[in-house]
Amino acid sequence: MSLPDLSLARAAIAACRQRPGGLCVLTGAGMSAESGIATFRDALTGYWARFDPAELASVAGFRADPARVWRWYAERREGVRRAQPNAGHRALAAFEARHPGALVLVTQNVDDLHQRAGHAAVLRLHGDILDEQWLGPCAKRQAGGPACDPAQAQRGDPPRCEACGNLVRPGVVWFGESLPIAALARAEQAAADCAVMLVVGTSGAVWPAAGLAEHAARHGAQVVIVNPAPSEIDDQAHWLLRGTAAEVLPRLLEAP
Ligand code: BV8
Repeated sequence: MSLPDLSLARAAIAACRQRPGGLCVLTGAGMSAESGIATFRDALTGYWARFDPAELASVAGFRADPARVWRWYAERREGVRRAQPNAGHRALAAFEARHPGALVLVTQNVDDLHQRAGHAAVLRLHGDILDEQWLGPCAKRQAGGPACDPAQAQRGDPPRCEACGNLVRPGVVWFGESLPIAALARAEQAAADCAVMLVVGTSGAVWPAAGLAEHAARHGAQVVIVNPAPSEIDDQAHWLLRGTAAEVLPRLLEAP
């Protein structure tokens, strides 16, 4: 990573400190890699190596074999519960604490490490792996009664509603499912309004999240990418910092 790029990116970010929404940050799985959470591509190791992520992370994949998909998520959840925010998460939270309102944080990650590092507001584009929802509409609710609570479901792989047999699914956005409308709209607005778009630890392979860097650049923002390896959106970068989140972010965001 060339030091000139780091210092130029640092200066551009420092210029955002007093500007509301001046810095928009988009994070991907690489942000949590140094916390011991495998990146999405790397999550398919060992037994899971034989599966295509979109197959496991889809309604069709879940309906085809609910127990298998539930087990995959159960393993990943354990990994998230065991993990701790790394120096990269902490540097972002410290920047936000020093400059309230200057940073808008958008994540593709389904873990809660940004929140545990101290961020009050995080725009989560792909949901929350620790959340539980019903797969289908609740029959009781449709009959005009109160909806059944997924937390009360009969335990199993996956848990199931005793009243209407509905399956419990993880509260994540699966491939082919639309992103949460409000979070996506606010992320697009934040990308359009920011002076600097800082993209950390994403391959830029999954849409529509991957389009946010270009959206920001088209609205005049300077794009900074932190990634130890090439990504599909490197062409959007004004500064490409080839390093890891925990190594680069503390140096990029530390108080001048
Ligand atoms: C939708 C939740 C439509 C589940 C996830 C346009 C073009 C092409 C395809 C599409 C398109 N539009 C839509 C699609 C289809 C699809 C898509 O993008 N397919 C891709 C694969 C081609 N998109 C969808 O299906 C989306 N929905 O479009 O719906 C619609 C619209 C209206 C109405 C109905 C439907 C939904 C996408 C969300 C899917 N859910 N997660 C779960 O987690 O189980 S996405 C999942 O994969 C993760 O959340 C993450 O976002 C993504 C993986 O990407 P990354 O985070 O970038 O991780 P990856 O492993 O790929 O890379 C890690 C990077 O980190 C690497 O670059 C590596 O070098 C770097 N790194 C490693 N270590 C470090 C590091 N960086 C820094 N520090 C380190 N230490």
